[in-house]
Amino acid sequence: MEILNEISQLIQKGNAKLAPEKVKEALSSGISAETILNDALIQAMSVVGEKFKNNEIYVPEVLIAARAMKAALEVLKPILTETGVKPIGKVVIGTVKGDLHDIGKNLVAMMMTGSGLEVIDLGVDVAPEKFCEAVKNYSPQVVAMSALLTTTMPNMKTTIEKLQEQGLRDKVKVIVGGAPVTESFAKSIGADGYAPDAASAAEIAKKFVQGAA
Ligand code: B1M
Repeated sequence: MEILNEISQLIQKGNAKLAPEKVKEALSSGISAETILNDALIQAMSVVGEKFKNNEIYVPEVLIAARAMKAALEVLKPILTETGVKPIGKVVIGTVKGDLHDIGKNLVAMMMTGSGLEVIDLGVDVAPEKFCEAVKNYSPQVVAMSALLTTTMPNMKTTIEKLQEQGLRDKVKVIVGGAPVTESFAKSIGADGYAPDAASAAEIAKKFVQGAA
């Protein structure tokens, strides 16, 4: 669809003003939020990632593309987080220590909210101690960690170890995800769950909250 391509191009070029406008236009023309998200927004960021990897663009361009992606995502947020029911459980989420990538984590948080969970978002660069503190303060059923860098993935393990050390590990289910994270990595660090994308992360969290997994 031409409009999806236009949105993708606007995000890739970092146009934070026009990208959200085009998303609104696509929605009013009847295209679903899910299609816009997957075929325009996420697609744009993977093109950006590929160009960055090949040194065709650099950090500033990635940063402005990310800003446009976030602006576009804001338009979809009310639809993705629509629920109308009382929260069925609580999730504490954050991007691990040393990692500043938050688009995927924000998406996971939105999908979780949309599936009826209360989400406490600790933001980015979240130290293991901060995850532990949040578990003590909010008593969630699930701790969700995101990592986008191979160098920060080990901080997921450190966080699980910290939870163990503080006697909190048995009180929560831990789920992990992010582009470089795999199911086998999740198992190797003792996480309870892994999800490759935001929708399945929400599904798993919901199952854990309902005690079905
Ligand atoms: Co960075 N970056 N970045 N970056 N960046 C990547 C991740 C990279 C793969 C690019 C590349 O080389 N191709 C590469 C990592 C290489 C590696 O470790 N293997 C990289 C690098 C190297 C870096 C820097 C080191 C660059 C530098 O400074 N030289 C630096 C590190 C900064 C830091 O964190 N300390 C850096 C910085 C940045 C920006 C700040 C410029 C910006 C982030 C802006 C922001 O997030 N606010 C940025 C961006 C935008 C990217 C790319 C291009 C796009 C990431 C993104 O938002 N994707 C990325 C390339 C890529 O991924 N193709 C790249 C869209 C998003 C929807 O997908 O986050 O994967 P994603 O989330 C997915 C799934 O992974 C999953 O759900 C989402 C989809 O539904 N998911 C979960 C995510 N979290 C989950 C948690 C779950 C379950 C599923 O359970 C809890």
